[in-house]
Amino acid sequence: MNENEKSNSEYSASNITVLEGLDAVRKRPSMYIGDVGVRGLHHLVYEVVDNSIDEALAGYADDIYVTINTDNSITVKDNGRGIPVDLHEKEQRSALEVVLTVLHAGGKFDKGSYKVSGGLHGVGVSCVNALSTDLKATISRGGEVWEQEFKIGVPQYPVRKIGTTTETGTEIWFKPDSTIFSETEYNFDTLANRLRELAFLNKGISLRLTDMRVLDDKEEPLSTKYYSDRGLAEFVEMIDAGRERLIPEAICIEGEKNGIPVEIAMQYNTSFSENLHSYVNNINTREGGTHLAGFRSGLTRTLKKYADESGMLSKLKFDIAGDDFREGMTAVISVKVMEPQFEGQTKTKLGNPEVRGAVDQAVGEMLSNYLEENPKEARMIVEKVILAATARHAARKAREMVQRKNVMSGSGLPGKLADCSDKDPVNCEIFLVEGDSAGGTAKQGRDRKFQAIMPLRGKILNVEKAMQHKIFENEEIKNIYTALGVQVGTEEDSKALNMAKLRYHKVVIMCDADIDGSHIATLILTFFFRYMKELIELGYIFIAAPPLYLVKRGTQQRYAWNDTERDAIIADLKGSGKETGVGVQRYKGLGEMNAEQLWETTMNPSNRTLRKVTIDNAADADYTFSMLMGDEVPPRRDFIEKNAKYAKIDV
Ligand code: 0RA
Repeated sequence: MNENEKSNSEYSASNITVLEGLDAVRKRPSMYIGDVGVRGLHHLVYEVVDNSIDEALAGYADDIYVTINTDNSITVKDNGRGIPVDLHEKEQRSALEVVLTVLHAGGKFDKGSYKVSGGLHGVGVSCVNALSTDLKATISRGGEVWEQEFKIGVPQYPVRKIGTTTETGTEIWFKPDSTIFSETEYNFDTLANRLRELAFLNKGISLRLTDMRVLDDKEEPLSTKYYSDRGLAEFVEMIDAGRERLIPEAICIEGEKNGIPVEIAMQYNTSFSENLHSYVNNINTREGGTHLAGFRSGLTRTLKKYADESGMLSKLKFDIAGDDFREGMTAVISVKVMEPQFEGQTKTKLGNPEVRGAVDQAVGEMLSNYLEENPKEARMIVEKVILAATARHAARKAREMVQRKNVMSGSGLPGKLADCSDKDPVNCEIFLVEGDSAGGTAKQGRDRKFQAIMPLRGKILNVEKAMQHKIFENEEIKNIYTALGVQVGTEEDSKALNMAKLRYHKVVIMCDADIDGSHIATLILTFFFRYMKELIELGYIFIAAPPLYLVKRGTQQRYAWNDTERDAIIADLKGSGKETGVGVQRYKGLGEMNAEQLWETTMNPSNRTLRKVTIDNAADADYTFSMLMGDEVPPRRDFIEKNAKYAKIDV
C-alpha cells in the first residue's frame, strides 16, 4: 500500500501505556504462549503474523510474507504502514521500541480501527521478542528505512535510520530461544495450514510461506502462496471437496449487525454429518459459543418459516428438530468482536451475549432473502431437511432398541467384551482390536486388572456414508457405545455424550500394521471423530503401534518399528557375536504374534508406544475425513500411507 492511502488520524506515540516487564514472560512463558513445545514455537509466528493481519484488516496491507530461514529463525514481512518509529514522549524512546518491549502495547495503538485478530492468547509481539535470542525489526516508513535489534527482548541500540525507500512496511526477524523451547524446528505444514486458514478467513490478503531449508533441483526454496478471492465460500468448498454438494454454490451471508461484522458460508451435501467451524477474530472457537448459538437459532427459525409457508411439511407426521436443518451441512462462521470474552475448558468458547442476536438477525435477514430469490435451491434444502427428520425418527427407534437391550441383559455389556477388573475409569484401558483372532491373543496377553479387550469384526461401518439410523443399528458400533458406557444420545442432541458414565480413559485402537489395518483404524477414527469427538478432545483416543519386525540371533530377540531400527539391530546383533546368522521376521499382522509378544511390544505400558490422536485443525481434519471416507477414491490412498498426520507420538 502506498503513502496516499494513509489514515488521517495521525498516529501519536503517547497513546501507548506501559503495563508489564518482559522478564515475566521469560519466567513463565507458558502463561503467555500456552506451552514451550512445538505449539508454543509456532505460536510465536502466529503472534507476529496477526499484527500484519490487523494492519491488512485496517486496510493498509495486502501482502504478507513468512519465511522459515535455514537456522529455523523466522521472517515476517508486510506492506503496511510500518510500525511508527517516532519518539514516545513520556517514555523517551521510539514507539517501535515500546511495541516490541512492552507487554500488550501493540493493541493500545490506533483507536480509529480496532484490533480484531490475535492469537489465542493475544499477547503481542513483545512476547515473541522476550522469547527470542535475537530479533530485528526493519521498518520502511516515510521514505526511510529504520532498524532496531534486540537480544532476549533487550534493545541493542535505539532505532536507527539505515537508508531510503519508496515502500512502506514492517519486517520482523526473530530466532526463538532454544533455552526456552523444547522444540526449535519449524514444521512447514503446520504454518502452511494456518496461513491457508487465514487466507480463507481474510479474503483479499495474500499470504506467502517460503521454506529456505528445502531447495528444489534449481536451488529454489519451497514456497507456497495462499490467497482467496471468495473467502469463506472457498473455505467451505475445500472442506467439502470429498463430498457431493446439494446446491451449486455455497450460500453466503456477509454484513454488519450492531457493529459486529458477521460472515458465513454454508453448503449442503449429500452426507449426514453436520460440520460447523466457527471463528472469532480469526481464532477457531472449537467450543462454539454465542455466535454459533445465534447461527443455529437464525437458521432453524428462517428455514422452518420458509418450509411451513411453502406447504412442503403438510404430509410430515412428526416435528422437525433443530438438528434436521443442519444434517449434511458444512458451514464456516466468522465474526469479529472488539472485546471478545473467551470461556470454556480451552478458552475457545465465545461468551459475549450481544453476538448471539447479531448473528441470529444477520442469518434471518440474509437467508430469507436467499430462499426467496433461489426457489429451486430452497426446495432442495427443504427436501433434505424432511429426509433428515424422517431418518432421525427411524434412528430414534433404533437407539431405543439399543438402550432397552442394555437395560435388560444383566451387566448390559457386549458379549465379546473381555472387561477389566478395576472399575475406576481413570485407570482403565480398552483395546479395540481388529479381528476375533487378534482379539483372542490380546485377551490372553493383557493385564486383566486394567485392560479390557473388545474384538471388532472386520471392517466397521463407514459412518461418512451411512445414514444415522443405520449407524445406530450397526452391531460393532452398538458394541463400542455399550462397552464405553456412554449413552447413544437423546432426541434433542443426538450426539451429546454422557461422559460421566465413560468406563475407560484410554481407548486404544489396535490394528494390523498394513494398509488394510490402517484403513480399519481410519474407519474407527472417523467414527470417533464424527460421533465421539469429545473423546478425542479429551485426549482419550490412542492408536497402538505394533512392531514391524522381529530380529533374532540365537536366543536374542529384538523388535523393530521401522526399517532403520531393524537395520541398526541387525548390525548390533551381528557385531555382538561370531558367525551365526541373524533372522528377520516381518509381522504382517497382529495375529502373527503370540500373547506374550503382543503384551511385551504393544500393550505393556512400560514398553509400548501409543500415538495419541489429536485434532490440530478441525476444518482440515473434517476435510481429510470426508475425503478419505467419501466417494473420491484417489486421494485416499495417498493419505493412508501417511495416516499418522493426526496422530502424535505419545509414550
Ligand atoms: C500502530 C500504528 C501504525 C502501524 C502499526 C501499529 C503497525 C503495526 C504492525 C505490526 C506488524 N505490521 C504492522 N504494521 C503497522 C501506524 C499508524 C499511522 O501510520 O498512522
